[in-house]
Amino acid sequence: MKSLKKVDSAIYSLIKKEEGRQKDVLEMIPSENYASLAVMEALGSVLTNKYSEGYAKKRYYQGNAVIDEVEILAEERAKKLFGVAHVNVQPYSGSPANTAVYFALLEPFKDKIMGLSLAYGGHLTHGSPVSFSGKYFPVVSYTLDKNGMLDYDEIERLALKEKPKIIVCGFTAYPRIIDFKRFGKIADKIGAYLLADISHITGLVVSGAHPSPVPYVHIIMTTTHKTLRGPRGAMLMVTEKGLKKDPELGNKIDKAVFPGLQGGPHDNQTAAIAVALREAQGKLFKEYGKQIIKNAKALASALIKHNFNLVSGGTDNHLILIDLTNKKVNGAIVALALEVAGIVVNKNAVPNDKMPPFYPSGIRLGTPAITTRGMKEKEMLKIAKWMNEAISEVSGESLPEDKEVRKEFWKNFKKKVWANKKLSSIAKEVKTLCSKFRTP
Ligand code: DSN
Repeated sequence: MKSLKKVDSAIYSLIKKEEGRQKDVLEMIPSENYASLAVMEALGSVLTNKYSEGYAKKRYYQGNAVIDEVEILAEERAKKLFGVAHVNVQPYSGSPANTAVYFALLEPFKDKIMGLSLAYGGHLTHGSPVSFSGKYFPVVSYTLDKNGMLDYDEIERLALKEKPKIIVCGFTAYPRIIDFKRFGKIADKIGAYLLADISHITGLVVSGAHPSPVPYVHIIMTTTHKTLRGPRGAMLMVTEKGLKKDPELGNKIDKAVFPGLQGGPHDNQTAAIAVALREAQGKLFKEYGKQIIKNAKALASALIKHNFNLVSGGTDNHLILIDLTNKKVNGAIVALALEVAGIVVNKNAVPNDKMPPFYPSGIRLGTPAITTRGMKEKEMLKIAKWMNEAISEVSGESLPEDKEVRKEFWKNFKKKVWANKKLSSIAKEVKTLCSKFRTP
């Protein structure tokens, strides 16, 4: 980054600082990962200079012969890797991609969306009242059973009663295998479109570590920067089943992305997606997907031994959701303590959470990024031990209920936690471990 250093030393220094942070800590937010240098080179290339509104061979701007090739390559790679009939690689990210699906298929204020409630692990765009999806469309939300699992009979009952036009399956905080076949049967019974948002698990799907939704759903949306390890971005895919239900489905989705919702695609992002798709074709990536799950399972078992209460009792995928109620400490407090100890997770609501989303009762963590660095089961045992030690430092700390008192408490508490000696000594051990595992 020689030029950047010369032109803008402030941004250069901040990037270097962030690079150092990413190297020295355990990045365990389950939606994060380390993109390869090849992906980042494509992302930082001259393709950022081009405008190419439209689609390959049908552009509104001249000079797009190369961009057409890039976009076609990305589409073809995705078609082959996922086994789908139609691909759109232009959505800027996951939320605009889901928006495009709704705009393509639903009439606002009339047609219903059915998705998992945000409070139970669904995404904002799956019908949350604070997002456009819940503001512009009627919504029916399903939840989880008392064990934190999807209750397919209940989902079917709700679908038959409410007759949504689209059902969304695929989640942001669900640690178990999704039965796409069962979702497919439910959607078919009421003639609904079935959208699988596999953003979190794409890398697991293409590596064969999680069953694929392709035979059972009509549309697939995935972001490209999570387990797929590409740049930030998204893809929309239509399956053979989708085209059978609606031969115009691909066209409808393309039109909703452009010109419906977006202008020019980010061609540098498209190229970087193509690179990630190429990287995901190989044997190494298959091993990567399987190791993510082995690591998550090893970490889950070790945490259970330390008396952590895991929602659903464990994990089948890359993520773990911990209900901290038995540890008598709030998720926000724990997420901060872990950050000070060099373990970066996010605070997260747990099923039936009595606390507000900013101070939820749980944390969410995952293994995609640390698996990219080459960590294995042995390291997971160390991480569980450090987590237990770090959380013991803050357990019993209670959040004041009064909002104003809480603000004041939080300010002082932050200072106290950053000065905690035990937490900084864990951070040092974490850093030593991290120094043995390369980041791209
Ligand atoms: N924000 C993402 C996550 O962290 O799961 C979902 O888009």
